[in-house]
Amino acid sequence: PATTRDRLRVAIQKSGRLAEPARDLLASCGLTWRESRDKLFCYGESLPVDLLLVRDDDIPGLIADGVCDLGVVGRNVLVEHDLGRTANGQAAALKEWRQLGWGVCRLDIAINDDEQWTGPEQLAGRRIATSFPRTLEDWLTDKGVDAQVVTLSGSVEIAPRLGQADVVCDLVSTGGTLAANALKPVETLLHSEAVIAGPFAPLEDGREEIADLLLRRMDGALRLKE
Ligand code: PRT
Ligand code: ZN
Repeated sequence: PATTRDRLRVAIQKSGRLAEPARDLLASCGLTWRESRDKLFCYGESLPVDLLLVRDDDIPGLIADGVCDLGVVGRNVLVEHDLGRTANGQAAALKEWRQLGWGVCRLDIAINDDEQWTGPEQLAGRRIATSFPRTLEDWLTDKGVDAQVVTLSGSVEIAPRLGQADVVCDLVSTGGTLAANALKPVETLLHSEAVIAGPFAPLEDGREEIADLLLRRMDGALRLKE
């Protein structure tokens, strides 16, 4: 590589559900940092571990490209990214280094409250709205069902009311949002939680040792929480 990097770089969500818990987790490892003016970068003071604050969707790509070493991200985002790589004939680049036990949710298929559910074959020929098209396509292929995937970046649950789709495939934690939109979950594609994502390949330039130290402290912090 043209440039070597001797500080560990960890990508976390800038804002959103995983932002606070990710910062808390790193703080519980004894990490302190100084924020850049634009609040996109945090320089690690107590350890050579810097933070990059980004959209969660960007985290897998940043690690795959070697811009960041580790990331805190939902398994759902990781799986969607990996399916994109395999679709392009590339090998999966990332694995879960740790499971964090929070940010727990499911990726579910949900249909109208008043509709009976008989099984996946019922989805044939229907339009399914989702923000996770590759995960959904993969599941449909596995079930041998031919349906139309409608990709939306947000507000998936209102798609049926807007006439954009008949069915949704979205993340569910309490189920409150589905219920509020007169939808009910009928199939689970994926069980998700926040994870530490990292490359398959070992880190270089001494970053492996920093990562080991950070993860040892993290394991201690996670154990204390149990
Ligand atoms: O801006 P950025 O792209 O970074 O954020 P984002 O809007 O894509 O993600 P964000 O912050 O909403 O979620 C980040 C991660 O949190 C997700 O990728 C999941 O791994 C995890 N997570 C856990 C959830 C939920 N629970 C969850 N309930 N992500 C989203 N939801 C949404 C869901 O999409 C639906 O709209 O919450 C609603 C359903 O919640 P319930 O409780 O009503 O079932
Ligand atoms: Zn996102």
